[in-house]
Amino acid sequence: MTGSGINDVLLSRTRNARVLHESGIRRPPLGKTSRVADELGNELAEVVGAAHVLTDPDTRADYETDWTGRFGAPSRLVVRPATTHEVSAIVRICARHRAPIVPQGGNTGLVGGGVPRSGQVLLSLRRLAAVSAVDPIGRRLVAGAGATLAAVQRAASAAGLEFAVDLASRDSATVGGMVATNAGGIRVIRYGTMRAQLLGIEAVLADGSVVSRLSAPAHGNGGYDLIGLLAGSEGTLGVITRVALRLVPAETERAVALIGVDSTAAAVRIATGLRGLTVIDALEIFYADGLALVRARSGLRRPLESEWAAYVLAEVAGAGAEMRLGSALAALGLDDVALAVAPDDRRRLWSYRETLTEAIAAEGVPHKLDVALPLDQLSAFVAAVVPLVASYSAAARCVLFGHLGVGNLHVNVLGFAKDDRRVDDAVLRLVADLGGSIGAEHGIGAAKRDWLRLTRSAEDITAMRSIKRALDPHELLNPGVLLPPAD
Ligand code: 2HG
Ligand code: ZN
Repeated sequence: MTGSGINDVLLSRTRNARVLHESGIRRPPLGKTSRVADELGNELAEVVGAAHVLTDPDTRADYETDWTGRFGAPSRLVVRPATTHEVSAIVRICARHRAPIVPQGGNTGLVGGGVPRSGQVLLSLRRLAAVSAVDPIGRRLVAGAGATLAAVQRAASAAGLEFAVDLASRDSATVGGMVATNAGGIRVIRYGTMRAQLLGIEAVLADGSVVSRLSAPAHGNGGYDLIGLLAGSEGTLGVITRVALRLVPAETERAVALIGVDSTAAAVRIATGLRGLTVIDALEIFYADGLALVRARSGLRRPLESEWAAYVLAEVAGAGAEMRLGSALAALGLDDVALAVAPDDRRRLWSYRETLTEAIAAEGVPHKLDVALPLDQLSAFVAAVVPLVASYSAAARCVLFGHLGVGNLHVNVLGFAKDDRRVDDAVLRLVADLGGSIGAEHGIGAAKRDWLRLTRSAEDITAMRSIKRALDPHELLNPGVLLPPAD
């Protein structure tokens, strides 16, 4: 999920090997690479070339298991188009064969929404990776669905601008997948989610037709908001092929503070206080147990003088960032604080937060419950969720962290079998009881669709089903994701 390069590859290989082993799935003996097995495969190979239709279980394996190792199944085949035209041809062929499709970006998703559930065609968008030149006047660029977040960030900063969304898996997460899940990340508090960055979209619908709203001016109205609708649709309404993204002016100054606090309630008070005093770019939280995992794995030193129950990480950007953050901290009377301004020092403070996902994964296959709570319920939730999880198993561990400023917590539960859903059920019901949302920035996916009714009314779900039926009457696109099974 986080990190890049060889470690990512090694981690994902080890993980897949373990998952296949544990799940009892037996791979057939090594076959020839890219041997196209059936008529569907032959037709697809005519579109993309045989090298881009993967039928051999070994070459498919990295696409078939999600990053956590909790979700995934063998696909029918993996197909890797390079253009929108090829995606459209693939969808038409699959529609004719009534072969369901799972679209996939960088496979960094955490809710099983981008991996096969049972023998679907896996449509990898990674080769649609082109990033256009930046339009400095319109402050926008157009990126292929398979462009990584890091590639978009690099293109923006080469033009003296910035892309407003940032998250730890920037080197692998692709913008198509980030739009499909309406990803958030660490700067939601200032700039909003992916949907808020979208100026246009191009997508292939379930009949193979292409809708394109890439060149529309930012304020061009004219009918339903297809752009907003496709964002967060998790591959169920169309296959996103390109997106036009808004860019923001680059900030030249940044300052980061790591603050020790003795409770969630204190963290919420500080968050509210800081926001009242200055514009905040990021406001995150993690707890002592998560910090211990990170330090044991990385060898990082203790970040503050004392040990605390929880830690708030705040970032301020723009002119006078250090002075603004420093005086806000002083006004709130905070003393055990690490303040960083130089890029390396800021990165070091962020690494306590950004390596949590990997540190948890090293302990086992977590149940990941990405939820949002009203800020005034956050403390009650944290107080209740830890004993709740423990009540299911003495071996259970519940590591919490997340985006404090927007009440988005990542509940990571260790110590349960992959298909034991009792703890998921209990935690999601607690979230609903406290007025929260069972899905936040990771989407609903396959992992949480059975609980969507907890926080979406029957009428709401019926309306979503009508949209799905209108755009995808044969349930070709990502079946088994997002919408709950019919009663
Ligand atoms: C983050 O905020 C990501 O770092 C991953 O959304 C969350 O690992 C997780 O549960
Ligand atoms: Zn997150």
